[in-house]
Order: sequence, then C-alpha cells, then structure tokens
Amino acid sequence: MFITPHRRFNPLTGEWVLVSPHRAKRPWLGQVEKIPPAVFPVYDPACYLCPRNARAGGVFNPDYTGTYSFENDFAALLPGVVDEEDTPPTHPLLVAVPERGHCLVVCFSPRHDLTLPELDRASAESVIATWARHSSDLAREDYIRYVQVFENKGAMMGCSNPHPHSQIWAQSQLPNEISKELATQTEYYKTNTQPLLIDYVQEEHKRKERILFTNDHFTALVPYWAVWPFEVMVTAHRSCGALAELSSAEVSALAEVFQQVTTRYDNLFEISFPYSMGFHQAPADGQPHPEWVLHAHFYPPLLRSATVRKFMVGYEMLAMPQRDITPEAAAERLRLSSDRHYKLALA
Ligand code: H2U
Ligand code: ZN
Repeated sequence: MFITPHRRFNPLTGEWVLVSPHRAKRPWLGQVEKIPPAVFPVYDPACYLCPRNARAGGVFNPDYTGTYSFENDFAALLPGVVDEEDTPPTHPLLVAVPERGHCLVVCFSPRHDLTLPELDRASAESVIATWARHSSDLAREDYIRYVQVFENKGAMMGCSNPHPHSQIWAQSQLPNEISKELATQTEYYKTNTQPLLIDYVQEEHKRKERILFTNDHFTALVPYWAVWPFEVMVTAHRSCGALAELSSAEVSALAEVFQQVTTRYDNLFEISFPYSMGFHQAPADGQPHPEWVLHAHFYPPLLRSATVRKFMVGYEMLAMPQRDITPEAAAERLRLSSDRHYKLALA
C-alpha cells in the first residue's frame, strides 16, 4: 500500500481523491467542536418530534408507539403541478426547470433519547421497513423518478433536533449523485456483465483490510476511495434496486449491519457520532436496473477526536477532496472499536 501521496479513483462517481498518508500527524490548532450532551430525556416537552407535542403550524403529533412519519412542514419540494406562468425566460446560460416532489420526516421511535444503535433489533428493523414502505409508495407516483432516504445526525451535521429521525425526499428528476452512479454502474454492467458493486465487494472480501463487518446479505466497509476520514459504505450482496425489494431476512441483516456500524462509530470517541447517511436506490423509472446494487453511504465529519472535525474547504472546494488518515487505517480503528455500545457500560 502507498505511504506517499497518491490519488485514488472512485468508480461510482468517476471522481478522484488525493490521499496524503504522511500528513496524518500534523498538529492541530484550529477549531475545536463542542461535545453535545450525551444524555437526553426519554420525553422532551419542547421537542416537535416527541409524541403528543405540537409542530410548526399547530399540528399535534399523535401518541405514536413505533415509527412515525409526516410530510415535512417546511418541505423543500412540493407535489403540486407547476404553474406554467412561473417558468423563467430561457437562455442557454440561464437554465431552470420546474421540480416537484415530496419531503417526509420519519421518526425512529417515540423515545427522544434512543439513537439507531441503541434501539432493540426489532425496532431497528421496523425503521428499515418504514423507509421501504414510503420509498415504494412514493416511487409509485407517476411523476417521481427518485427517492432519497437519509439521516442527518448531530448538530455538527446541521441536524435541528436530537430526537432520532430521518428524512425521505422524492423528486421528479435524478439528483446529481444518482446521475453519476447510474452512468458508471450502467457502463460497468455493459462491459463486464456484472454489477460494479458486486465485483467491488468480492474483491474487498479477498483483501479484507477495509471490511468492518459482514453477514449473509450485506457488507460494511471503508471504501478504497473514501473521502471522509471514517466514511463507510454498506452494500447488498445481490443486484437490488430498492429497499422494498428486500426480504425480511435481508431487512434483519441490514438492521444488524447498521447497528454494528453505528455502535462502532459511537464507541470510537465515546460520543453520539455525527454523520449524514443515506441509501442510494435505483431510479424509480419503472425500468429494470440489473446494474444497480442497493447501498448506503455514511459520511461522518469527525477526524481525530470528538472535537476535531474535517473541513471540506480550500483545496477540497477549489480542486479535489483530500484525506490524511488512509481508508485502511480508518477501517482498522473501526474494527478495533467495540461492538458493545459504550453507554451500556455507563448504565
Ligand atoms: P433535520 O433532520 O435537518 O433536523 O430536519 C428535521 C426536519 O423537520 C426539517 O427538515 C422539519 C424541518 O423542516 N420540521 C417540521 O416538519 N415541523 C416542525 O415543526 C419543525 C421542523
Ligand atoms: Zn423528542
């Protein structure tokens, strides 16, 4: 493995990342983040996601007991038909097109204090089943072409509320990241008659150095081309376009992998580890997608401790992403991190 500066290629996006292993020990005199409180109440009367509480606009949440979903009160996408009068004048350099869609908020549990790794397995499975059900309902709407399930976790990632929740946005056009992944996976499948991610995960299983955890149906690994220090990808072991295609055994296997990843994350610095996580499902265009392998990306901002984060600034904004700690070193640290949640020892 390289120990000097090199570039690695991301075959899913067609982009490169600069890796600088020799730089991992540089001193840090920059920003130090505040550590958010580790313990939250079971119920917070001021939380707009807790059962029975009021949301914006005066709607009250029901006294829910499992997952709970609602249309975002401040939705970025609206389902209504576009007003033709609203279309801006066209010019080849000033392009805008109308966009329609839906934005849902999905609470994991009525408990204000339980994050994904702390839920019991059945509750974690029901979160995945809820994501799958909404995804297929949204995909069935005739104008929807893509459904994005994601979770922003932690104030550092701009999450507005610690009550464990995720979001689902569905829109009428393919978002940027999905367009890239569709093009690369389609091209690879045409040339190799095998899905790109199936070949990739098989190769990683031979090498083992970037694998965190695996079971019969899913593998969690730090991708060879990871940009974020502790980036993780969770990939299905078969060609599969949608969460709704998963069998109940696969849903359980996915819940196990997610809880393994997020427990190790939390244990790494003994904090509730912040990240943005999301699934990449195939386009909801009614076409078969044999090239597509359902996967999730975890993008956590932390770098070397609970308080020092990676900033995607400077060279990253203007030229290309760069990392110091290698993906192999990050994978090893996550493998060595316990799979028993640190809060259980505190209890
Ligand atoms: P975050 O995952 O970024 O914290 O988002 C929570 C969402 O909850 C956010 O998109 C919505 C915000 O618009 N929200 C409501 O739908 N109703 C409310 O009463 C407050 C926040
Ligand atoms: Zn709450």
